Amino acid sequence: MHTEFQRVATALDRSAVTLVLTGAGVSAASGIPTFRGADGLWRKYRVEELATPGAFHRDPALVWEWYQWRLGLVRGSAPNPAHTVLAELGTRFAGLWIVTQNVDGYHRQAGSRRLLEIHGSLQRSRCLECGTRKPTPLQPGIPYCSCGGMLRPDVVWFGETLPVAALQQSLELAQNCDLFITAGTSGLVEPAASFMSIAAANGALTVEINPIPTAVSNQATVLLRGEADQVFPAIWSILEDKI
Ligand code: BV8
Ligand code: ZN
Repeated sequence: MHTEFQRVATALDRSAVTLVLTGAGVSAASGIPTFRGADGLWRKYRVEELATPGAFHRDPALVWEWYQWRLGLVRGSAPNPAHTVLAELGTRFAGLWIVTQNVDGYHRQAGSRRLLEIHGSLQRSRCLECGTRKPTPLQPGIPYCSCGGMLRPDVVWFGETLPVAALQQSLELAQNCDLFITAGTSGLVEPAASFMSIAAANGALTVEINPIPTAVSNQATVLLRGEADQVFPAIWSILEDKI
């Protein structure tokens, strides 16, 4: 078995605090397109037209069309082995936390509980008038609240601040972890893209799981060049043999 995989399995086994940052790549095996890859979500749509408050204000029907399309993909599929192994690792290692940029809700669905959804969740919507949060209805057109207010996806758009508590806890974990794993993210979106450099500055072992180099590969001590839905089960099987 690949010694780098064994190195990461041993680090996981010995870790007091592990932080795993995930991005769209960990949901690729579930058939959910990533943002910037060849099949990228952004390719079909101009990001400025969609994932910003201004775009929603200008054309809520278009933005909802994009989110309903994504919600249909998410509801029509399921978490993959990357999500399920991460949930198993979270059960086995009490010091393991996941901070995800993904809004598909798959980590929660797979059973992860020490989980920080820093960009929100498209599975939830919130009312622009009364602030009520509710599960996003899968339906064409713009959904409305029982109060008559328009609903918006409960996600963080560009130019919007991240949920304060989740961001604060993510930064604390990045500063205190002894093992930092980034999986399935291009490392382009802030402030999540800075978490690995914070962990590295505090002496953590840093690991990148991605088939190709990214904007943050130079901050990783260990590069596992593969697909998350293959790499995480491989690490898990090494840990299982250790029992
Ligand atoms: C904020 C919405 C401040 C929900 C998203 C500092 C410097 C520079 C810019 C900024 C900065 N601070 C703020 C900014 C602006 C902006 C930003 O970062 N812009 C970038 C583009 C330059 N950031 C913000 O606006 C953030 N807000 O900081 O507020 C502020 C302060 C005060 C007052 C007001 C504001 C908000 C950022 C959140 C934006 N919302 N999504 C949604 O619809 O999804 S971001 C969007 O990109 C998604 O959330 C997504 O998760 C995220 C990152 O993308 P990735 O997950 O990395 O996906 P990508 O396709 O890029 O890459 C996939 C990777 O997977 C690839 O590397 C591929 O190789 C790999 N892969 C593919 N298959 C696999 C795989 N890996 C493993 N296995 C596989 N099988
Ligand atoms: Zn309402």
